[in-house]
Amino acid sequence: MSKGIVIKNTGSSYQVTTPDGSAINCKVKGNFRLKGIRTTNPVAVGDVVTFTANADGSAYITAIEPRRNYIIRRASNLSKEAHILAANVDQALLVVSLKEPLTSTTFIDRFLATAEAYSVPVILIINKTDLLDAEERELAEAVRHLYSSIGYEVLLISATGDHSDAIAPILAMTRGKISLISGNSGVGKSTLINRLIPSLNLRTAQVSATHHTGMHTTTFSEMHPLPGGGYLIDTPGVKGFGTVDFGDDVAHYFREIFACSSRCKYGNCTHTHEPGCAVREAVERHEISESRYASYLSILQDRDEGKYRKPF
Ligand SMILES: Nc1nc2c(ncn2[C@@H]2O[C@H](COP(=O)(O)OP(=O)(O)OP(=O)(O)O)[C@@H](O)[C@H]2O)c(=O)[nH]1
Ligand SMILES: [Mg+2]
Ligand SMILES: [Zn+2]
Repeated sequence: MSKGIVIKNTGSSYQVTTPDGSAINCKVKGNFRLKGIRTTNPVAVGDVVTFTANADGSAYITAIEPRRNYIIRRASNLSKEAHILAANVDQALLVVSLKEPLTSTTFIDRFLATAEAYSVPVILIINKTDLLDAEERELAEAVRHLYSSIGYEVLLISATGDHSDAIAPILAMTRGKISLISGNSGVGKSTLINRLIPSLNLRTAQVSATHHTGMHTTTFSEMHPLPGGGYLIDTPGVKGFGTVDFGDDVAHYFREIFACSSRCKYGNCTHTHEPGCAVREAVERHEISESRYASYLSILQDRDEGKYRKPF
């Protein structure tokens, strides 16, 4: 029996690396379903596993260590099945773009709330800034201001640009850590990873000329070692996030809404219709952004209707 970390999931089998650096292709034996939710992949990239290698070269994962955290998404619209994008991550880099494709603020807010629920810190990366004209550039600055005022780290970059001054800070932030790279298809996740690890040469593809959306070029999550230590996890582009695991505490996962809610008249205020609601007052005074409040309401609504909405 040996121990290793799952670095790639290709559907039917998993690539596991051991501390001595060898890579073994493993299948799964036994049942590793998470309690409470159905998952399409019982073992995820980032899992620490025990495996048994047989004389004939085959190998089987026989146990998974308890996960520190994991990020899941719904397998598809209205699906009850969830897909674990990665487990045991130190942080997530959410890559977004304002053009080709346009990432909606609802998508950003759902991702941030999901990560908040799993206690995963998020760095927001606004990519493709080279495509923006002066007016769009102002919009990008407004998005940066909105999220940094809530307390998130925000970077504006161009992964294909000549200037490497945006790349150095990301290398510094990711060194020695396991970072999940997530975002809509086509925003430039794989391009950014190629920039950070030049020897990789991951497949990237142009966004559709008619729909201005990505082509889902990356189809499986994969973990790539960083030259200076740590890993980057490239993931397939996601369309939306379900509202699993939020429970009654949706407001907990919107930092500025939660901070304000202590001043609401009623302790169980849902910030929708109650008198004396400090959150709604703050929205009216533009202290809480309308887009953030709208995202909060959309999660409440989904939870009440028990369904998954898309696309964002
Ligand atoms: N103009 C411009 N294009 C970029 C930038 N970053 C990435 N692209 C292009 O955007 C397209 C999509 O990039 P990918 O890296 O494949 O996107 P992805 O997020 O990995 O997409 P999926 O694997 O489908 O989820 C490619 O044609 C890239 O060359 C950027 O900063 N500026
Ligand atoms: Mg990709
Ligand atoms: Zn309230």
